[in-house]
Amino acid sequence: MSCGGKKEDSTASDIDYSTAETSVETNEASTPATNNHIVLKAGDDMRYDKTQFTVKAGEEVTLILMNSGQMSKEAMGHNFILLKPGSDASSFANTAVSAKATDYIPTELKSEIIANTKLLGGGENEQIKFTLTEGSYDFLCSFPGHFATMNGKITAVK
Ligand SMILES: [Cu+2]
Repeated sequence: MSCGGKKEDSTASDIDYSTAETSVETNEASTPATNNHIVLKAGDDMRYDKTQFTVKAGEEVTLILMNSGQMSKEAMGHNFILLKPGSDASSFANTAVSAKATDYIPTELKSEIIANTKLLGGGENEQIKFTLTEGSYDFLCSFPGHFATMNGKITAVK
């Protein structure tokens, strides 16, 4: 019986129990990182600073849109409009062009909107909240001419 000549005294006392409870949800290795606190900037370059987000489904999302530009709402206004799945963002934008009276949010398409900010001029910002079920959602700025460079996607995962 000469096996295991050395016995090390480092068993149970070395386990760090403080990390044990977080290991429950690590069994799905490919789950993308989610963040339900979104800060989105839009400037005079007619772009959002980010266009892809992954959020946790079923939990409230807080989104702040900041117009970080200098120009007025009339010249370079930006908004954030989140559409229901199945809505066509491009055709929404086309219809919005003629909705100047309602800050480019067409009344007849309101049923396609999950959440939106108002139209913001340079230096303005607005926070909105919404909760999504699992799926993929398009968003856009509906100011005339902006859709081509100002659109993106939010993916909600479990
Ligand atoms: Cu815009």
